[in-house]
Amino acid sequence: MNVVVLIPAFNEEASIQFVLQHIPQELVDDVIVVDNNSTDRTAERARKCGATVIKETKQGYGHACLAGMEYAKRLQPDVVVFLDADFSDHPEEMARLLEKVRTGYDLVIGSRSLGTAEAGALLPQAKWGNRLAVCLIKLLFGFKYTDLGPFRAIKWQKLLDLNMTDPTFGWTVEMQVKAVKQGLKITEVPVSYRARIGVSKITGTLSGTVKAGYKILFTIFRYALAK
Ligand SMILES: Nc1nc2c(ncn2[C@@H]2O[C@H](COP(=O)(O)OP(=O)(O)OP(=O)(O)O)[C@@H](O)[C@H]2O)c(=O)[nH]1
Ligand SMILES: [Mg+2]
Repeated sequence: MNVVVLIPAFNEEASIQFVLQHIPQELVDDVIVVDNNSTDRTAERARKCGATVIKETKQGYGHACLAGMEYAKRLQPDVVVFLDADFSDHPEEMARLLEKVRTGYDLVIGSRSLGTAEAGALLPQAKWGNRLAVCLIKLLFGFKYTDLGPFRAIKWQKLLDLNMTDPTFGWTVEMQVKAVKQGLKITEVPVSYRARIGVSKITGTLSGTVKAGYKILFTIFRYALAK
């Protein structure tokens, strides 16, 4: 399997090197860091660790993921693994996700609620927001996820077929609801989670939490109505 890792990053100079150093090299072919207007040394550090660094100037998590996908088209991977740049996830657990793809799953979500999250790693608003979101997905789409975790693996062709569009923090949930709607073979594996290194941009801030929470709920209802 040709595996490409996509890492959207915005001002993660304190953590990016750890993320890259913990990726199991023997399992992956290319690592792409999408630098989303970082004003710190994220890009430089990522390059130093051997990653391919591309730039996306349109601000937003989804914009960065879409730019990474555009670049990945020339690599023609079999599988794409998404990973955050803040070192909350344990990149060495990637083998668990890829093993499920190898056995036939199209989308594998790394679930932090099935795994062990270090105390304080998932803030209460993130934990409850995720719970609400997965309950709504079960209710409206009939599939029981346990998390919207960012660490995930998906077959490349299936990802293209999802026709992803969300420019910001609706990205993860858009992928999950579209995967259910399109009948993808989906599973979850437990992953570990630790408190991030560096400055929080989403659930650690009030405005980030409100914006992301709104966007996630809006996305769920939008695709439910579009049935
Ligand atoms: N490309 C891009 N990535 C972003 C942006 N904002 C945040 N991120 C990335 O999205 C990931 C999640 O953001 P975090 O700040 O860790 O938010 P969180 O995980 O909800 O909260 P923490 O508990 O603080 O980790 C990180 O890898 C960030 O670098 C953005 O505007 N563009
Ligand atoms: Mg984080």
